[in-house]
Amino acid sequence: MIKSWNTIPHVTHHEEIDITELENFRNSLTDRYTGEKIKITPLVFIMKALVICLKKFPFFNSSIEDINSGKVVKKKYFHIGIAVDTKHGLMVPKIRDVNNKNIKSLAKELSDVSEKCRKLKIDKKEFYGGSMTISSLGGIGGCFFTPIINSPEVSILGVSRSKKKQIFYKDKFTTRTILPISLSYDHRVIDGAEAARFCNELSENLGDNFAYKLSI
Ligand code: CAO
Repeated sequence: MIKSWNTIPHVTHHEEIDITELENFRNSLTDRYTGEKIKITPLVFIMKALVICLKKFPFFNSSIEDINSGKVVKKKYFHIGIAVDTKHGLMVPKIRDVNNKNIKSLAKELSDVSEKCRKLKIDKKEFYGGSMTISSLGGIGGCFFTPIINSPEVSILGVSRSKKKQIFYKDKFTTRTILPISLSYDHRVIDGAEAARFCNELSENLGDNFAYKLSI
């Protein structure tokens, strides 16, 4: 982390995403047979939405191979690192091939992997070969932060806790659910305009059309 902070020119772009429809959908999920609520956290939807952004903006899914020659390697896989808070310290296992997995299986994998980290049952190889990392403090609190890039990756998405806010929406003030996000990126590889477009894409993927966006 010290090396990353001292050697990578970090810029953090903050954005507020309206996730009202997604939250209504998520909170309505129930088991058809038992009637019990199905627990899937917003993070799983964010992982899927992020992969769509990585496909559209491949430099976010890259690593600098040789800084002197400016050689950058674009990765063809979509392995998302998840920062897991454990009593043994922060661990960042990868959830692999997120593009090929559905919401339900990702939710299960996320829960299994974080439990393995917390019980120190995780294999070292789970920590290597990521596309991009998500650091979610959404279950804890806060509103924007500046996540440090998990080198050799070139960007990291920080997620804070969503809140209901009064905003001006479709010509009137109304209550919507707003998710604060903070995208830190390596300014040697990614320009500010590209980061802003990346966040716009993420907003669209998690916005009112999320069901269509995440299904393709
Ligand atoms: N907004 C509002 N609520 C949120 C939320 C968000 N962005 N993200 C999660 N929540 C809710 C969940 O829905 C869940 O609610 P219920 O208890 O009512 O079901 C609750 O918060 C707890 O979620 P969780 O934190 O257990 O689960 P997760 O899938 O969101 O996160 C994990 C999993 C492993 C990322 C998380 O447990 C964790 O370790 N977070 C800390 C990461 C960290 O320390 N980052 C800082 C690194 S330094 O840069």
